[in-house]
Amino acid sequence: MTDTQDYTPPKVWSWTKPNGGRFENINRPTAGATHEKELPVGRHPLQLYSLGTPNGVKVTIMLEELLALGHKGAEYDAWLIKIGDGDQFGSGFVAANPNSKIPALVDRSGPNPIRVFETGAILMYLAEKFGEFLPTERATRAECLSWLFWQMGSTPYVGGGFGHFYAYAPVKIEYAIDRFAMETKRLLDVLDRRLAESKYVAGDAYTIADIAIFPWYGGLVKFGSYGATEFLAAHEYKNVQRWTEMLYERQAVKRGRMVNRLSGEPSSQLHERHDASDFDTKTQDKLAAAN
Ligand SMILES: N[C@@H](CCC(=O)N[C@@H](CS)C(=O)NCC(=O)O)C(=O)O
Repeated sequence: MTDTQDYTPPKVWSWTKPNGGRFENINRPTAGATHEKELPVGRHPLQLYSLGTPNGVKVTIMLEELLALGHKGAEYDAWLIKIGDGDQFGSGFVAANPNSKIPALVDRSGPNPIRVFETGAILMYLAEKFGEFLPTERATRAECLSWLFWQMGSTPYVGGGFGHFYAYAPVKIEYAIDRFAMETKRLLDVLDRRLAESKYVAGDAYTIADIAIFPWYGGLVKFGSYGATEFLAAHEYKNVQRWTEMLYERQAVKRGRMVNRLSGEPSSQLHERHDASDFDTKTQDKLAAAN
């Protein structure tokens, strides 16, 4: 075992030093706002405050899918929340999500704004509001919700566990990487076995379970999350690959992945989305050409 250090935890932990990890500037042991800042409000019924991470992308894919089906009430403004700059600790954002994590949704279509946070809750809220992507038949609904919550419960091990120790931690700790690589591969195998017997995650129909799972596990096998595709031997998960490619064929998935995105090809980055036409006119390549 390499990179182990002698460390005896004190009786009571205290926050005495930055941890040296990639997100040390935003990590802290307390909740609540650090500064006063109202959130902007656009003209659409739904206001989304987000960033193009796997969690953020779940919601923008869902909204683009709803719009593709013709639900005008799903029109949305997507505002950029730069978590590296601490925007999630502004007072307005904390009012929308006391947990200070993107994404947060505010539905302003009724007499009083409704806030929704946690992506599982946001997906369910939108699915119920528009009557789409959440089966009503009892058994299929149970399957869909089981996989939705499987994603919510499992991916902190992938991101906060494997991704953190493999890609972001200031030291490579063999024990931690082994521990979470094992779990991440086990989770990929769980999904792979399910997709060997089922076209979509919950059965024959595309649901919010697919929308939730795709950005995380599709990210590992297709989009190079944490630079770990080879390390995890992602090519071995053939059914996850098949399903990822199938979902990536969907226009709404492609559009949803572009919204609030701050990395990759300039043509794939739509920093804020306030109108459907923004995909044609406001990606970073178009904005650069216009200036
Ligand atoms: N369980 C949450 C997770 C959200 C989450 O972890 N968001 C991350 C970005 S992917 C974030 O906002 N991190 C900022 C921080 O930790 O300060 C959800 O599904 O909405």
